[in-house]
Amino acid sequence: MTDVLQFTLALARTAGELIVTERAGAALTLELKNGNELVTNADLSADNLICQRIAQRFPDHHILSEESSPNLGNIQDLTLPVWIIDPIDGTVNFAHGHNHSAVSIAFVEDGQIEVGVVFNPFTDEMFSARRGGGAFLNGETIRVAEETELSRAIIATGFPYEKSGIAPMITRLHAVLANCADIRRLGSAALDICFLAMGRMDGYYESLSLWDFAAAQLIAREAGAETGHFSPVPGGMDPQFYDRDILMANPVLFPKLLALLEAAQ
Ligand code: LIP
Repeated sequence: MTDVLQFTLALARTAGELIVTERAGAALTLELKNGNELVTNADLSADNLICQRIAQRFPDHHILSEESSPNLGNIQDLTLPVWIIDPIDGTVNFAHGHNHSAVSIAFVEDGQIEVGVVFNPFTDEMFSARRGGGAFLNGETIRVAEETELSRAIIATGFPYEKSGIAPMITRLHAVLANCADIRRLGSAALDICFLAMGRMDGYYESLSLWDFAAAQLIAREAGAETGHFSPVPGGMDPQFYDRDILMANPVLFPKLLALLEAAQ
């Protein structure tokens, strides 16, 4: 698995360098997919690079990628290894010139996320983990914060592009703001979760797509976070791949945040 990790680290860095160059160069081209979801030419270029390199090295592996193969079906049913790709997590940030975006690559084998890499090329922050091997930022071990009080906790969250279901999210946001120190909405789930892993955040909750959190979830777990959901996981669904009502925090805050979010209906 070390070879896979080294391959993934190098690939994330190459893709990260590409998106920096693309944004610095000719004007970005922006499109709306699904009517409300921003995608840039840099997303597509990075996706193409990542998928080509994986296909060259691992031709029989599956790829679940936000931009080129978003509908792979239930990856629990796949017997061959699966790569889960978000070429730019935080696309809206990226398109607006913010430097809070990341390349996210996860590797799944035998139903387990074995390798996770999240790279922010604007800050040169490479978050990585191998299952059972710990979590790292630029090669240095990272751990979740040891905050135990909700009243002192900084909680990250986010909101979907489709706003029709926003009302219950505002109810939950009210509960979190009333009981925690503050919230942060930074615009990249992968980086939010990696910030949790290294103690810059104390908790995180959101509903996403698998490619937004697959890599970062492993990094957070290896850094000591408890991960789960504040609503029931459908029967037969592996929780690590379930993308609704995700909750992550250190083991002391997790049950406190869970109770708060479950009660905020
Ligand atoms: C984004 C997530 C973010 C979420 C946004 C969007 P994208 O991913 O990272 O946390 O709130 O709605 O899903 O679209 O930039 O890859």
